[in-house]
Amino acid sequence: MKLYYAPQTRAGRPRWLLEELGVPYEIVPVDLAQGEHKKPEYMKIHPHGAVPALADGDLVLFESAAICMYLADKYPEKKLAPAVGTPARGLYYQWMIYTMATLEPPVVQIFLNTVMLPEAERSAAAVEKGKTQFAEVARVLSNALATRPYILGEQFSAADVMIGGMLGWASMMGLLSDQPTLQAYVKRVTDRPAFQRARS
Ligand SMILES: N[C@@H](CCC(=O)N[C@@H](CS)C(=O)NCC(=O)O)C(=O)O
Repeated sequence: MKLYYAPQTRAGRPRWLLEELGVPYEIVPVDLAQGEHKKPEYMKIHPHGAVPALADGDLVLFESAAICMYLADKYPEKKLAPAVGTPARGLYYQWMIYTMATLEPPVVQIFLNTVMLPEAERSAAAVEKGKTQFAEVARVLSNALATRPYILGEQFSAADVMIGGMLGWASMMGLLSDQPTLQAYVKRVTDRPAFQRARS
């Protein structure tokens, strides 16, 4: 398998998961600063010209959550996704989709308007709106994680790669300073050897 990857991007999610799985894979670096992701050869791999993408034989996949779900299902013996048709599988879908649809947007909104955009294009109102939305998400996740070490319970899963990775980003942006449960969760999941290997 080939993972089209750039450091400190959403490509860290499937890389972390591949390390958790302990299966062989090859990293194909995509240099965003050099615009490699917008070159025609790479646009054949990822039609939006973004990372990550995964090639597995004839299959080429994009969208980090889809890649993580595919990988977790490809190696069921590693138990990083609950069995299809079980209640735990329902909750697994819930948190995978929640990461992309509900957790990520306010963090991105705050990041864009505090770090990424040129100063003249930043909006204080957008930051405030993002912070209000993030507070609501933090309340829900904090309640969910108050009584269990991982988002599905006692067992680490690909959903923790998605949620833990996203909350790690939020933490670096200072958004978890008043969230002890979420801080402890981020430490728990990012202390894992697979996470450490994935970011080296
Ligand atoms: N929803 C996509 C987002 C992919 C994405 O936007 N990746 C960023 C890096 S985190 C990227 O490659 N940006 C370059 C660009 O879009 O020009 C996913 O989760 O895979």
